[in-house]
Amino acid sequence: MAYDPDNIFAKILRGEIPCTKVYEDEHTLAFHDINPQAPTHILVVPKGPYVSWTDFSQTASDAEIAALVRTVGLVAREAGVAEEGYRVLSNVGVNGNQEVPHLHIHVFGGRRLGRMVP
Ligand code: DGP
Repeated sequence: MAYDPDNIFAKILRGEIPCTKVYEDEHTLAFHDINPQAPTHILVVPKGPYVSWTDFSQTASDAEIAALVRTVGLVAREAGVAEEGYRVLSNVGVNGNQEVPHLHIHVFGGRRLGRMVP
């Protein structure tokens, strides 16, 4: 799928739409989900124009890939959910019910989450 530079997360990354920022570095941005499904619900996005893990794994640099993984761990610690546990989830494409076509990782925590059922 071609990257749409007008998707909501692209606009957030360009500062055209506000977000509640949790963390930012050269390669990633983390912010609170607008419609939280748990007491902690943070989105972690790479800054580059990636729709899916397929694009990201094929075209992102090792530094971008490392930064995304590090940011997930960092926001979990900073949000205070690391000890009690949390869930990391990423929806991709039509079958994955991906709503925003910019690769993102959800970090959920702060309560006992239900069992994952596909
Ligand atoms: P997904 O279904 O995985 O593509 O989830 C997209 C998430 O993005 C969904 O949980 C709601 C969130 N979201 C959509 N629009 C905005 C927005 O403008 N700001 C923020 N912070 N989150 C948004």
